[in-house]
Amino acid sequence: MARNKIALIGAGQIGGTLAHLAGLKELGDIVLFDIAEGTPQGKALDLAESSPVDGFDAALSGANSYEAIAGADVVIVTAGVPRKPGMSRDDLLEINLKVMEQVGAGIKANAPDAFVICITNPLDAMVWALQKFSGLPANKVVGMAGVLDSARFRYFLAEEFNVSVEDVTAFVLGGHGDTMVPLTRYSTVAGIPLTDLVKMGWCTAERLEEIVQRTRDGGAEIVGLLKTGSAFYAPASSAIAMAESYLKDKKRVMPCAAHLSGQYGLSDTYVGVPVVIGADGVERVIEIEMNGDEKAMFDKSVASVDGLVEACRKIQPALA
Ligand code: A3D
Repeated sequence: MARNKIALIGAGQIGGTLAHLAGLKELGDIVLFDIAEGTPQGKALDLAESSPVDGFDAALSGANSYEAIAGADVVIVTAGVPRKPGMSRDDLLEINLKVMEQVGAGIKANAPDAFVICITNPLDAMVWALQKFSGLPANKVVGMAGVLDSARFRYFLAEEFNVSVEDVTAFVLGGHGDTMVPLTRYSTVAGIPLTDLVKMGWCTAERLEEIVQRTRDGGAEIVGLLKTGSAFYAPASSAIAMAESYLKDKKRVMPCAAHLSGQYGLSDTYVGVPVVIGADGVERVIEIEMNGDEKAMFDKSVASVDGLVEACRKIQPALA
């Protein structure tokens, strides 16, 4: 059986880390694409030279032409610009929308059967635009944000409770932005909801709220520390988990920015919700019950995504 082919559009910080992880996990052959000449080729060669040491077999190559991604099974998109300190994700909209137009055309022409994972910010609006520009079916185009936001929440909770990260499950819904919705009722330590843990005295409601807020600000915290660029290790791990679920038909349940067509009372939008990822891409959108407070937070988050999508439509009328 031939190896799978994974195309990474954007060979920057996240792109390089994605290639490394995909190699270490032997997910398939890897093509790095970037407009910067030499960068994808250099990273591909450097990583290929690590393969004898780590013992993985994968063909790694770099390219500046979209033909190189032909026939890819998975395409992960990080092309664009990241945040600098003081910038919000939304400040990136105009420049990254133009990038999505080029990337969408490249995927449409060369890898129309791929499962596409978008990471470029502002995430929910960019994945929405990428699906339109590429013309791929909506179940094959998905955005990575919820897995990362939930991982941050899980890590902070595990640290707080002094328990293994493996036993903490957490749920973050809504848009990937300051209005994201970490759901404490659906987040657990070994199945015990956080709301019960507060009653059991593991932490106060105030402390839990601080952790929720730190999760919302998780991306900015890293941007502030790094000063140049944004997080890349955890975003890459998150997207690789999604790619693996697709390639191995694992049917994992993950929070992702998914296309909604009626679910949650929304249509023609992308927003973070729990989905099942398997061989057919996004195989199911799970509609969970929300209480009044949760619904209010979710609606606020959706409104902020709607604003970004509207801005995209204004800049690029072809998207309307
Ligand atoms: P960076 O290291 O700058 O890499 C981006 C790469 O894109 C660079 O190598 C550029 O040369 C390349 N590029 C720019 N324009 C094009 C183009 N038109 N075609 C192809 N390649 C192009 O950034 P990064 O890897 O740190 O981040 C990439 C994106 O991910 C940014 O938009 C970040 O904001 C975003 N990001 C999202 C999350 C989420 O959770 C959604 C987390 C972290 C970063």
